[in-house]
Amino acid sequence: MKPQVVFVLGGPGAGKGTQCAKIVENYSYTHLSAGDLLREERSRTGSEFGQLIDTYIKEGKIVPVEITINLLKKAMEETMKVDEKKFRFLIDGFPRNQDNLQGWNTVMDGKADVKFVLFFDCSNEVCIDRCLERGKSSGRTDDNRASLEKRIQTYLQSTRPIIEQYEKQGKVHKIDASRSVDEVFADVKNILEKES
Ligand code: UP5
Ligand code: MG
Repeated sequence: MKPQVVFVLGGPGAGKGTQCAKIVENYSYTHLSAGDLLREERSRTGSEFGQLIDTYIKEGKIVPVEITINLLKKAMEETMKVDEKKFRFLIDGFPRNQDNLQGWNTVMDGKADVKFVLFFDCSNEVCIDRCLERGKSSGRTDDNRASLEKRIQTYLQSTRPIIEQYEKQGKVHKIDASRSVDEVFADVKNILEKES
């Protein structure tokens, strides 16, 4: 069985990770956050990319796809090796730019199906407020105002055009992510029920 993929996109702090966790509780999906995989790789002893990832994350810049795609591909392969029935994936926070998309298309061509995109839409102000609030305890090096401004710029300049490309293909489900976690999830559920 080929991996069946849902891309989960939206601004920093839009609630991608929160909603993915709720999806996993209720449906048979495996959640892969590209950001989490990069943070793990950054702290892995012996990683040759630790310093690079560290700098890119603090600067809100998008890590070269060769690194990210390998982490995602490996995570998908390992999941399916353990349990071949786990072929449904939520890929959270990827693809974020044209380089990511090209890398995905090159490496995963014919190896996975992108079913649709969940787009958590949220104003920049709400995104920033949520991340700053989280920053009080998250320990994330990019939950500060300087990094957040860069993350928002990168999102607007590089990621929104990717979402627009998928919109043109009729693949995007846009969700108003500024509401409460439960209200947002009610919409997510409706979409997943219709798509399955
Ligand atoms: N919260 C969530 N939902 C809420 C709601 N409905 N109402 C009120 N509060 C809500 O949520 C953020 C915070 O808001 C939490 O405190 C939560 O409780 C609260 P979360 O679910 O974590 O939001 P999420 O969208 O996942 O935010 P995150 O900060 O993870 O988004 P980013 O996209 O910025 O971060 P990510 O980890 O994906 O990427 C980080 C960096 O890694 C990037 O900037 C980039 O440098 C690098 N990266 C790459 O280079 N390539 C990649 O492919 C991926 C990442
Ligand atoms: Mg996240």
